[in-house]
Amino acid sequence: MMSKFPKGFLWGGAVAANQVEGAYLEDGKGLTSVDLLPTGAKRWDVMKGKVEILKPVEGEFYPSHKAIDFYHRYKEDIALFAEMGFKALRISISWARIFPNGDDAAPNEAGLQFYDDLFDEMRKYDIEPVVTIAHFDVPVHLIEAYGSWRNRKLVQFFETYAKTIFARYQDKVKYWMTFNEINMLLHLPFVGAGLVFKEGEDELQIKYQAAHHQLVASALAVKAGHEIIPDAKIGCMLAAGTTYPYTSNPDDVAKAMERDRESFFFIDVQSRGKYPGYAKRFLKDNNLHIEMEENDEELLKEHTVDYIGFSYYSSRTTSTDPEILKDITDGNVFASVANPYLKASEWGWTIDPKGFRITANQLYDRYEKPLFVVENGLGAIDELNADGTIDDDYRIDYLKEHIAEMREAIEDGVDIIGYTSWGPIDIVSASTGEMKKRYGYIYVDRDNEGKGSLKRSKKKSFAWYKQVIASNGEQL
Ligand code: BGP
Repeated sequence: MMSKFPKGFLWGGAVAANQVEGAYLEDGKGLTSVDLLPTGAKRWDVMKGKVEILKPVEGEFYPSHKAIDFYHRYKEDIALFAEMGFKALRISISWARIFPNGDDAAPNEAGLQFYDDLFDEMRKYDIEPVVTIAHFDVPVHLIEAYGSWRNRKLVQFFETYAKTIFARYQDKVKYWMTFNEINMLLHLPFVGAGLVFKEGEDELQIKYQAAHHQLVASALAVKAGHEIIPDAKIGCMLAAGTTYPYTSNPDDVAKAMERDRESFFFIDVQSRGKYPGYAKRFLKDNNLHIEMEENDEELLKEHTVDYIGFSYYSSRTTSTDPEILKDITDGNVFASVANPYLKASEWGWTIDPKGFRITANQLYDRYEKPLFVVENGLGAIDELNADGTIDDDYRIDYLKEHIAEMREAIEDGVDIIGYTSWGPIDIVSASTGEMKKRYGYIYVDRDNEGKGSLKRSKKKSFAWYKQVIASNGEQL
């Protein structure tokens, strides 16, 4: 007998504003950090905060500027999600649509209205909105004028933004998340926190100070959210994926533990409400000093999250052996050594369904709070058949194996409340800016250079996912 998914399980999909909306300066929206990510080799330097380019450069291609034009086509897209039977859709609100500069005295009504209309459209089909407050975006003015999250002032701007959207959407949105993949700040600081470094600056110090500001801002958002919407569920969001030691050598095992803790640090603060001992030691060992305000510790302690949102694409593997360390692979931006037992995607992301079960168990053991899988999926190249159809069996296989392992985790006793697969419609890739790295059940006619009709069409996986949802995960 196969175990079952709980009744009311939130099946659906997940997207982010900058990867779908386009209309990047329409209806009063301000420029945001992610609007400055070009395609091509330069993208990595910008994402890592190595170069300061705070205006679009003539001749570069910025895929977020038009993305898949969800801003104008969301009705068609929501109707397709509804046809698949979605119970939930995770979107993010673009901060600069609401506060174009980030520090404006009043919000932009046209931006607020857009999300009102979007939530109404979801509600029409009984699709539960799940909203990320900050998914990799910071209004560019906050970077120019304040140095972004390195500056304490961002806490207050974020709090104002969060309060504004809680108040406006209190009757429409119950599931919220503060920062998408908050641990990404350590790896892609411009993407995670709008940070750009100057020559000679202590990057680690700036990153951990910015992290502290985001953690305090997150706690203040949890506080405000609970006050404004008493039945709201407000979560954190971790780029998850357990780290395996390459061998049973205790040095490798200790290193794997440390790697995991680099990420757990954020969630330990957001969920357990305090800086863990290992983090204090890390800061001391590295001569890092976090400026805190008097009641920060109290805020962190009192306003912890209601659930743990996380993305899972890959497990990670680490080693202390210099020879082994030469064979580095990717996996949602987190460098990993190649795991000899596992295959990888076309972009080198390790594929490890069992690692999904292990990760979910690890998170539940650690936090004992409901988990929400808010991203999972396979980025792959899709080839069109002569008649325009797409047989994406590789995607179905990936998802099937992962959902089966999620069911195992539930059988293990892990409380999982929902699963929103990443990019249910093809969208711009966050890491590479490509369109050809596709995750969707719905194909979008657009290529890496921005050419194409933007027409939507169903892939083979569309009917498959529809059946998964209709059977509440029994028919995979
Ligand atoms: C996560 C992000 C998403 C996303 C996904 C897939 O890091 O939260 O925004 O896009 O990974 O990554 P990519 O688009 O690079 O394939």
